[in-house]
Amino acid sequence: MAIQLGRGEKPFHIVSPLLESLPLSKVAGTKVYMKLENVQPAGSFKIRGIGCLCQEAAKKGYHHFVCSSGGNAGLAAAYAAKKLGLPVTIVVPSTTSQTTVHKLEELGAEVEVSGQVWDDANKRALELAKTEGWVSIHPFDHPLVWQGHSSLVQELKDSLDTKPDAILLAVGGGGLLAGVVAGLQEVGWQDIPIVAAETRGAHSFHAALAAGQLISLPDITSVAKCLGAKKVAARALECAQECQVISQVVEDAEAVRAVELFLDDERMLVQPACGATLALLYEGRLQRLQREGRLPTPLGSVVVVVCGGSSIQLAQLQALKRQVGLE
Ligand code: PLV
Repeated sequence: MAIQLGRGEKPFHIVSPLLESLPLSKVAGTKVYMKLENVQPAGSFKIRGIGCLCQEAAKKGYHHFVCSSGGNAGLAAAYAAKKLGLPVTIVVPSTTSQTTVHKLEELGAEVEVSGQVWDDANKRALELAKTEGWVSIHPFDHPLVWQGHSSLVQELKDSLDTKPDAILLAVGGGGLLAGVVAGLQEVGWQDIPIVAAETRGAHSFHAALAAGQLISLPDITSVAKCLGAKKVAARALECAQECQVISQVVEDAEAVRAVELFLDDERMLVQPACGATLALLYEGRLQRLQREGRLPTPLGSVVVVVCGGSSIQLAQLQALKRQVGLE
């Protein structure tokens, strides 16, 4: 079901560009379309779902948002709160960079640092949300977040002449996955396989699929902190029962290398969370899945969701390269 926003109420996200990438098509041996979510307000796809949830919460009369985040959901919530003229508190783990904290403050958010990983920050956010009139804006586990994200698939349907043969995306807590599945079901494309990327050390979805139940990782050891929910949303696991979801785990070094290659190839800088998805192409995972018979041969076209992320600068990319042993 499409989101029913009130009369005159516009969503906060934009219809993002869909471009064919010649370098990615070459490396993957199939036509690759990039859904450029990195150009969304606040720098990632997050504004689709978070924007939707914030608009609904404001309509219900809540007057203060609180959002736990690895960075990008917080930036989206801060952007939406600013648009709505409401105060917002963003709770981030200590791994969040100073630059991101500064960006959040520039958007008018109050920032609280709590714990080592997102799960710790989320506990604190849920406590704060008990305050009268406050509402928790969950970064990935809410039906309105999924509905908001599903608009991405509607846009694909509107602009592609032919149905893609696969959709590639990143999984953190599983909000993007749940949104894409909702969108595919809405437009009747639920038979398209989804290739879901995570980095090792943030592979909570992969672990849950392997176990057949939700698993809590002992710690987040990957550099892709934005994929670092120790446990995915229950809905993510259900999605894998409703659609064909192929889980792929890439190494940190592969994700960071993909970020650098993508910068050279397409002149856009994205976070390792997004690099994880791009690594599926750069590391020949599509071809491997085809050889294994898990994806069709030949593939007509695939869509890669360039989820983006604002917490990255050149200096940080250099530091990440050293950290993962690429220099
Ligand atoms: N990041 C969340 C959760 O972090 C956040 O708070 O910003 N790509 C990027 C650039 C992201 O920022 C995220 C999520 C994802 C992918 C994964 O999306 P999800 O959580 O909906 O699967 C802990």
